[in-house]
Order: sequence, then structure tokens, then C-alpha cells
Amino acid sequence: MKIAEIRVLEILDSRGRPALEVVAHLEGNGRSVSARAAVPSGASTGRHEALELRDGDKKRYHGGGLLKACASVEGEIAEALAKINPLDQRRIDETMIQLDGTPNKSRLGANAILGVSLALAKAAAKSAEKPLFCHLAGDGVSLLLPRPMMNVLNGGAHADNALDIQEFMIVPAGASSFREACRIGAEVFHALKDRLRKAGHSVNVGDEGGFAPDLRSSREALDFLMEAISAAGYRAGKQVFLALDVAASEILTPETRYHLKGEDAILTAEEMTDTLASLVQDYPILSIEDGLAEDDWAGWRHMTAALGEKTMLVGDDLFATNMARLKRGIKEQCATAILIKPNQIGTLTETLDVVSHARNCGFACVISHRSGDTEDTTIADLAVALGTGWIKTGGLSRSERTAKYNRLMRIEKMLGNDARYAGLEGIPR
Ligand code: 2PG
Ligand code: MG
Repeated sequence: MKIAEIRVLEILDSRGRPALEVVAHLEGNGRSVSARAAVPSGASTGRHEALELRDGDKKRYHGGGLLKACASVEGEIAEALAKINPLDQRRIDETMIQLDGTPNKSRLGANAILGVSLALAKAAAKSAEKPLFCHLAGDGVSLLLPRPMMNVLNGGAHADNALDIQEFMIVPAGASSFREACRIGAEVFHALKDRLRKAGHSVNVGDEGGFAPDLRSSREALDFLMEAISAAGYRAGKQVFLALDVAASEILTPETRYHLKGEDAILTAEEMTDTLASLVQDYPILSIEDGLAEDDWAGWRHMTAALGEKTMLVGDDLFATNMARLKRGIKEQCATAILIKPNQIGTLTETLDVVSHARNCGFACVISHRSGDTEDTTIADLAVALGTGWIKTGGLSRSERTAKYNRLMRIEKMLGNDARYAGLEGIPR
């Protein structure tokens, strides 16, 4: 088959901001297939991410328009890819990287490049008449349904409240299947709603579909989670675990201190580590993401030595799904896991390379959504295809979040007896 046409559209993401959607059409052998992919967008965006190109024209979408990125897709990119085999994903992605010519994809836009990369991958899967997760899974890779990290309390840049920590997540690792994990997650979510409401708190949801009550301290938030887990009839630390995304780059002061406004504290990296260590001591927290800021390598080294055996330490802004940063982290013993967001780097091939390098070095990989997301479910297929065992894709409300959970339940059903849920594998009990 060959690439017949690449089209693009400005659609809306879950926050009502423009998102880029690419539709790729392939033709050949008397057949034609087409597939679409949408590119999500962050709020707590790291400094080392590839560049999301926005127009800056205040007259459209308050500057957030994507006409320049759209022009990249239908102009230069479509032209450069016209003769390339649509099944050769590496060549497609390398061609776009070279065409862009900048280290952070700022000329054509990482959003433009990723949209094309993913739409062509999905079209290639269709042309092979395979679901995306089968097409992306290499031979001999065992398909694994990931443990979901469900963000049920939203704070930080994702909510209009005083919670310093951006994400408080529940992880139903003790479930027997992904479908059961979703049921447990939803039951705890509703038990949490009930308890928050009874305590007089708002039960409106934040950007990622978790509640966003005006709680002040991390411990208060964690206590609500512990109560909700037991009120729903589950045992914390046996069936349901907790995870945090501190998103610490967002609370860094110019003096390289961490400002916990809700708790009225300004901490050094060592003090932050002690604070997190005491939370790990008191609650069944199996993972902490971005416990320190994106360029605090010395702090990360210390935190990893102090906490790396007790809980998974995930680098999000720290690594930005970037191979060079990951290699530095591995060399300097910073973090034990990496968050994988395809739009932080801008092509599928680079995303896959980072996952494969991380795993070869013993790092865990958590496939992740963005806070501004769409109904696109590519990351669900990616998590199964790569068998990473972890996905982070929001709370148990808002369709852009549940779309990923629903896709994973459909995949599990499709796999039947071959479906395997990551469950408690590798989790200290
Ligand atoms: C994060 C993400 C997703 P954002 O920090 O991990 O939860 O947030 O997309 O705003 O960067
Ligand atoms: Mg994060």
C-alpha cells in the first residue's frame, strides 16, 4: 500500500483547547484504509519536552490555535512522506525528524509530527487487518493488561484547590483482571465521593476526572483514600494500593526549594525526600512520580538512594520520554521508572526506543495520558502491546479518561483466555 493522503483538523481537547487530529489514508491492491489519531496536551508541561507548536495568534483560541501545525502536516510533511512505505514506521519517523531539523521538533511542531506518526501506525495496523495492539506488539512479546493508576483526587495544576500534590491515585493491583480492576476503581471512586460529600467537601471533578476538593494537606487526602478503599470493602495494601504524582517542577522556587503552599512549608530536596518517605512509611504507596523537580539531578540521586527500594520512583518531567535524559538518569541512579508520554518526544519510534532501553536497564515504564486529552485511545493499545504492566490515565469519570479504560476492557475481552493482568507481580506485599 502507499500513502494516498494525509489530512489534518483542529479539534477540541477535554479542556476546550484546540488539539490536532490527523487522518491518514492508504491505498493499494484495490483497497483503501484510513485511520485517525489525536494529539493530547499537558498543563504541567516539562521544560525538556518536544515543542507543541501553537499559533500565538490572540484572535484565535486565545493564541492556542494550531493552524501552523496543520500547515506542517498537509504541506511539508505530507510531501516528504509521499513515497515512503507506510509500513516502515521507523523510516516515516526518521524522515520527519530530519525534515524538522531541530532538537525539539520546534520547526514543524511535535504535535504535527506525532499526529502523523500515530495516524500512520494506526492505518498500517488496519491495512494488516490487526488491532493496533497486535500490530505494535513485536513477535514473542507477551501481551499484558496494565495495572491502572487511577487519579481520583486532583490537585496542583489540574484543579482549582489548595492540594500541593497534583495526583492522588489508587491502583487496584490485587484485582484478578483488568475488568475487575476497573470495577474496584469505580467502587472506590464512588465511596470516595460519598465520604467527601458527607464531610462537606465539593465533589466536582478536576481536569483528569478525579475529585478536586479543597483539602489542604496530603495526609488528609490520603486518609480520605484509605477510608474510601475500606468503605468500598477492599483492603488497602492488599488489593488496592496508592500512588502519587507530586509534579514537583511546578512547586519549585527560584532558590531551588519546594514550596508546599497548602501546608505552608518550604523544603529542600532532602526535606522533600523525608516528607515523602514518611508518607511511604504510613500509607501503602507503591509509586511516586516527580517527587523532585526536572533538573534536580542531585536531589533525585539522594531520593533514589533513600526511597528507591521502598517504592517505585517515576521520572516524568525529569526524563520527558527523552533517550538522552533517560540515559543520564540510569547512569546517575536517578529514579527507578519512567513515565512514557508519546507527545513529550513526538514520534512513535522514539517512544518505543525509550521504552525498550528503559526495560533493558531494569526500569519500569508507565504509559501515560495528558491532562488535556481526547477520545483517542492509542495509549491503551500501546500499554498492552509493550506489556509495560502500568498505565496512568485518569479518574473514573470524564469520557476522555474512561475511553482508555473501556478500550482496555475491550482488548481484554478480545484476548479471552490469553489475557493476562499484571496484578501483584513485582509488588512488595
Ligand atoms: C503528568 C500529566 C498527566 P500534564 O504530570 O503526569 O497526568 O499531567 O499532562 O498536565 O503534564
Ligand atoms: Mg507527571
